[in-house]
Amino acid sequence: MNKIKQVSIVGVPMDLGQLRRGVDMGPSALRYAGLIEEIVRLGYQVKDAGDLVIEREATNPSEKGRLVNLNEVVSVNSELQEKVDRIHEDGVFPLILGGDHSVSIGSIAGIAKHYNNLGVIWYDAHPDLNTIETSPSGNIHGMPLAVNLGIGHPSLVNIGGYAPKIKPENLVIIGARSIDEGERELILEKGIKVYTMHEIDRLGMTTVMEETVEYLAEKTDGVHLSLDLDGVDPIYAPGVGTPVMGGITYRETHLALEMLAEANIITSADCVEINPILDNKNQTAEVATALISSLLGKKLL
Ligand code: HAR
Ligand code: MN
Ligand code: MN
Ligand code: MN
Repeated sequence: MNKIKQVSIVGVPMDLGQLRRGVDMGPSALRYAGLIEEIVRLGYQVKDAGDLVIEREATNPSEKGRLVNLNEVVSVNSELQEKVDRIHEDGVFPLILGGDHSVSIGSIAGIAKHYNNLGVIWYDAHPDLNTIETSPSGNIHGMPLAVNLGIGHPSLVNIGGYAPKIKPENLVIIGARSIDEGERELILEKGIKVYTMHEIDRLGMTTVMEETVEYLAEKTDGVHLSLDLDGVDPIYAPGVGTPVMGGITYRETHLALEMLAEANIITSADCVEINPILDNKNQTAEVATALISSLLGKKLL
C-alpha cells in the first residue's frame, strides 16, 4: 500500500448510470457496515470527504440509441473528477464509494492524469466495455471501461479535459462471465488481458493474481482497483443490481486482495454497485468492508 498511510473517502450516491433504484444507498450501507472504523483500526488516518450531492432529475427512459441520463452522469463525474484529483495532489490514497459503476469514469479521470501509465484492475462479472452502438441497455454503468480507454460519447470520454485515461495493455479484467458481443470484439481487437471465470477455475486465484501483478508491476506507475461487488458470487454478495451466478467466491476475493496488498501496487480504489434494497441485512456492504480491509493490509495474524 505504498507509504501512504492516509485514506480519503468520497461517497457518490448515484444510481443514474442504470435504471434500478437503490444503488445510490451504497455509501451509507458501507458506512453503516463500519468501513471507516475498520480502516482507522488498520492504522490509517482517514479523511471522510463526505458524499457528493446528486441532483436527481426525472429518469430518461432507456431507448435504443440513447444514453440513459447522459447529462447527469457527465456532471456528477466531472465533479468527482475534481475532487479525486485534489485528494491525489494531497498525496492521499483515494477510496471512492459508489454508486453504480459509472462513477469509475470520474474516479479514474481524477487519478490517471497523475500517472504516465496507470494500471487498472477491473474486478467485475461484466467487462463494462459497451458503447452506445453495442449496449443492449443504454445504461452507462455498462460502459465506463470503454470510456476510460477513450471509446464512447465525447462528453464522457473527455471528462477532466483529456483522453484516453488508460491504455489497453495496462488493464486486467478479472471475473468476467457476462460479456456482450460488442465487448468481446473490443477485448479481442485491443488484446485486453481478461481472466474470465474459466481462467480462474483453470488456474486458481493464486496464479491469476501472481500473473496480474507481474503483468502490471513492470510497466505501470500506479494501479487503480475497481471493485464491482457483482464480481463476487451472488451467494456472498446478493445486494447488487445485475447479479450473475457462477462468480468468484468470498475466499478467492480475499486472497486476491491480500495478494494485491502484499504486492504493494494499488494506489487508489473504488467500490461500486452495492444495492442495499436488494441485499440481505447489509451483507454485501459487510462483505465489501472485509474485502477493502484485506486490500488495505489486514492480516489474520
Ligand atoms: N452489459 C450489460 C449492459 O451494458 C450489463 C452491464 C451491467 N453492468 C454492471 N456493471 N453492473 O458491471 O447493460
Ligand atoms: Mn491535478
Ligand atoms: Mn461493473
Ligand atoms: Mn458488474
